[in-house]
Amino acid sequence: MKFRKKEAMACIALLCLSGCDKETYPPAKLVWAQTGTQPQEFFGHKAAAVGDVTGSGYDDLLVGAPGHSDRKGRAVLYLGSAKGLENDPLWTAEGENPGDAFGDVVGALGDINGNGYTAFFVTASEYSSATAKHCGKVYVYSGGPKGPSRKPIWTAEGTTPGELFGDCAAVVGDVNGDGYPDFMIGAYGFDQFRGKVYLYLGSANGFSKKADWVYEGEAKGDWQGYGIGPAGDVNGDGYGDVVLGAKYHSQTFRNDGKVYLFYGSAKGLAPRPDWTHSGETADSRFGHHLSGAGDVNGDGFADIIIGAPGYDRSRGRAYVFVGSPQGPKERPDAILEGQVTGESFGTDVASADDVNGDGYADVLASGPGYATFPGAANLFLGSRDGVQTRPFYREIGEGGGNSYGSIVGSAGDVNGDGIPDWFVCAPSFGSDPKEAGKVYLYEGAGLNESPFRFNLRRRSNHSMVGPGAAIRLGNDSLLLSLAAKGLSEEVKLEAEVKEAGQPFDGDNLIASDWVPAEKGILEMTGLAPGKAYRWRARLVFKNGRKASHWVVPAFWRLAGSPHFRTLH
Ligand SMILES: [Ca+2]
Ligand SMILES: [Ca+2]
Ligand SMILES: [Ca+2]
Ligand SMILES: [Ca+2]
Repeated sequence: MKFRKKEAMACIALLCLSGCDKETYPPAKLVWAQTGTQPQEFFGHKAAAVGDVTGSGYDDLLVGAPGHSDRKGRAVLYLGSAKGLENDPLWTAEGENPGDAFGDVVGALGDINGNGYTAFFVTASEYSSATAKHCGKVYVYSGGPKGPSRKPIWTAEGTTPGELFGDCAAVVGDVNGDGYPDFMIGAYGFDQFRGKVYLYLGSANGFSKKADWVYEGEAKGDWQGYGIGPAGDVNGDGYGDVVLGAKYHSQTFRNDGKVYLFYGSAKGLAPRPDWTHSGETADSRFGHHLSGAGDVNGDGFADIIIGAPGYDRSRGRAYVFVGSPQGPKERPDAILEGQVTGESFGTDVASADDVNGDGYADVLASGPGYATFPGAANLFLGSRDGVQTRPFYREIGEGGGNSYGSIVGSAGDVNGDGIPDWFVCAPSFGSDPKEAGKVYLYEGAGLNESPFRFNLRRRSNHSMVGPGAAIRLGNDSLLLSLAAKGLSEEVKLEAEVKEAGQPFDGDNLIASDWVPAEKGILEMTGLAPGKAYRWRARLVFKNGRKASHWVVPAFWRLAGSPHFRTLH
């Protein structure tokens, strides 16, 4: 009796606490939303910032709707602009056959063929070839000034029936430091759900037809490759690193889940992982989704975030591990947790980039099961001590059954104000039409009173240099220009430029003279032909206050990919 009373009081205390909490979460600013057009379309089953596909200087958003038109599926590209995302899509593509589920996964690739525009991919994981039912297929489209290519420039298919090739896929940065981004594709259905991942290395000629590296699950039923994340450069050696998740692997407990981290090197990825970690309890499904978190504690090493939505009767948790020269530690550096049983917090986890411009990357973690599937999405801020465990923003879905928060992610900077935006997907949104799906875009404006950003431009015509773009030295050079609204003092621009495969170390900085902030410009000197480079920049202030944090080109912060290349 006594025990029950105590329990009831604890319940009341909890209710009060959650009630008080709710009032103190400021709402994020919703600036754009689009809904699906057909029943069962599942618009927003996946969405992704794909960078600047048309070279306009604004980041673009790609949305997948695998249920479209009898599950043929479609992918839709919305362009960024000074006013934010456009409402009418620039480009749409559909799957080849009913049942293909084209748009199952969509994502960015960067400039893989050196044409100066970013490419992206769309997967159809239930595509059937003549010989293998539901083997899956992945399509890569090139960017260009008028929009993406109509036809894919590269495709790859799974080889065994039921493999579901492409049910997860991601650009994993430049794992071998050759200056080209590399592409990982998962097939979790391979060999009775043992699962398998395939790595395609980039080159001047794009991706090879055959995978350059593969890794299989430890046991049947593991679902290896259901989670794939570009980790960024976790150990700071200049090579991009990769995390993989096998959420149904049983390491210590049944379905505790296991995550595998591989470090990049000049030779690419090793046959065995460099670090592994498994879930805390049975049915945690640790590694369901995982992602690079950006640099949440500002120490120059990329950090990772891993979801375990099944933890504690699907209350769910997400774990942040910070990078270091030795990689992540044995224990997590921060544990984020859902608020109620059944929330499935950690279903998706992602970097939000640095939403408030304080130099610490921020993260998103969501629980689409919150309160019987209205769902909830949370933004957590980074800090010198790592990710703060109390959400800064918390948004609840519009109604029951929407699964708001199934997918979350950074949208890059769709309106070019220097402040990253983020999106939340509710793929089951809608009663009329049913399960049409909806995607919401939020902006970080107002969080940062004096945002500044750096743009990379060609001296010849002042055109913006997109991620991975190529430049011919001799005829031309690269200028780093500062955009700093509301900053009136004199500043110096300071930049560090490193070849692909070389870490940032604070050496060999180049700097401008003292200039009024509105005239801030710096020529990128010391470049050699035929190389790929990464850069970061900061502001030094004349009035003696501390230099700004380092700014890395937003879209490529995570992947560790080169930012530009020089031609021979
Ligand atoms: Ca590479
Ligand atoms: Ca590395
Ligand atoms: Ca870090
Ligand atoms: Ca931040």
